[in-house]
Amino acid sequence: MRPARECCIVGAGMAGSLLGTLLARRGWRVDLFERRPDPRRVGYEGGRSINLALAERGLHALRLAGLESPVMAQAIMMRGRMVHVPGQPPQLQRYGRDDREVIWSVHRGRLNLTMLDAAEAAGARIHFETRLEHIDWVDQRLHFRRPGNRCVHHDFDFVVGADGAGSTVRHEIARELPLGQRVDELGHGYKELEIPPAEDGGFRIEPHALHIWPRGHFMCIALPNTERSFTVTLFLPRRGPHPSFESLRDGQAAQRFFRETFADAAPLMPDLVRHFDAHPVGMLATLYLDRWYLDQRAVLLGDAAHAMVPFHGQGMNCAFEDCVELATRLDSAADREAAFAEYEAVRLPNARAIQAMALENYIEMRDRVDDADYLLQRELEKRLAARHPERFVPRYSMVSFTRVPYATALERGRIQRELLVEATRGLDAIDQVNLEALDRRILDLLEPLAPPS
Ligand code: FAD
Ligand code: E0Q
Repeated sequence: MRPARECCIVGAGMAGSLLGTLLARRGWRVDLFERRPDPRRVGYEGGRSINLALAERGLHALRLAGLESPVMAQAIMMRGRMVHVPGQPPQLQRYGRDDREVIWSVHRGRLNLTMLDAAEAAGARIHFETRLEHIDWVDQRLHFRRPGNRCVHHDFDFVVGADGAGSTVRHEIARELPLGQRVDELGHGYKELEIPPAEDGGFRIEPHALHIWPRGHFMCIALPNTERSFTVTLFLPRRGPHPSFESLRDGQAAQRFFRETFADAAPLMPDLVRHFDAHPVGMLATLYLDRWYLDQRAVLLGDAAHAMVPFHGQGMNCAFEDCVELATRLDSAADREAAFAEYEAVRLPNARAIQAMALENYIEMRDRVDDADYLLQRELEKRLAARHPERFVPRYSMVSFTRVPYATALERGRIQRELLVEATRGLDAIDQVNLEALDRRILDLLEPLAPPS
């Protein structure tokens, strides 16, 4: 007998709402449980605009769910990173070759709403203000807490943990089966601030870019919103000597710090003091697990399975890839446990790879993007990519513009970096590089990348 086509998903955030849509559209009976209230009723995040970078992997998943056009209608193109270094005009480092290779700034709350609407339209039932507290694995029953301290329960055939980095489903699985969990805290935190629209209603800085203020051991970024504001994120060590979140006692101290350190950004942020005092410091960590499922009864995806630091802008993109992989396997499987096992075998090594690349990108973003040797390597990388478009694809491009497995991007990226470092060592201009010798190494070391399926 084929397994029943019904599932319970805990968490209706980024991954849960997309997986719900994908399965409901294939005729599954889907119940989604979300601890927060319905955002269509109460609005999002206290009305704050939080945005995310959407790239090809995420976009492809949305396409499969029939959501490309409603999402893209609200997205702002980001052509590259605009690097702000003191005493120099901001410089755009293009992400790709042209405007076909770009990423998109999307509003987290609105994207979530679009997916919730689509899940419901496809027949999924969404239960808001329903927080999972406990899973009874013997009776296969989920126990929830609702407002007014009411307890409710729901019987399940299997449960999907899409409940984010602090996953309760993961915690409950771990009581039955050791998951090999390791949490690696970055030691740096983040705070969200804002650049509002200009007096005349326009953008205060270039809208079609991801702005970065690299400062060695810390940095600031800003992504554009359709409201013509920017969401600014300050990344700093949590504790220790100035500057750290510990050393910035309050908004006034933060404003002084901004005026000294981010001199061009400070005047664009009239509410910095108020926002700094009002918004919490977020935690950043990488979560590693050795297992993502409990026999045929439960499976994890997204941040619940593999939370990562945000410096490649791939957490949601990766979670969306998980959803497609899991939905496809579940839909065609005769044996559910086998489907979970295959999903884990495919996705776990790729999650490990993007986690590693995201960690590397923090150092690159905060410390390297304005170095001469880094810029020379990037220039040579472009040159080689043009000479060998099938073989030498920059790692950033593989991650952001293709669906090449993350593990492949990591591996090929390593080979490419060695070539770049070796070829530019001690040089200060691109015309000193011996390109013909490099061509031979590339043909030797890098097979053409397979086109996407
Ligand atoms: P979430 O989106 O966190 O959803 C989990 C849901 O589960 C929530 O709705 C929560 O309320 C619910 N929930 C939790 N516990 C329970 C419970 N017990 N019962 C019921 N419901 C529960 N990714 C990108 O791709 N691009 C970016 O540019 C990007 N920028 C980022 C910037 C920052 C500062 C951070 C912190 C992350 C960023 N990410 C980015 C990562 C991205 O936010 C996450 O990877 C993504 O949200 C993961 O989706 P998820 O569904 O697994 O978890
Ligand atoms: C992207 C897009 C939070 C965040 C999100 C991002 C990126 C960065 C730095 C950060 C990486 C990059 N990047 O510009 O290389 O491409 O999403 Cl900090």
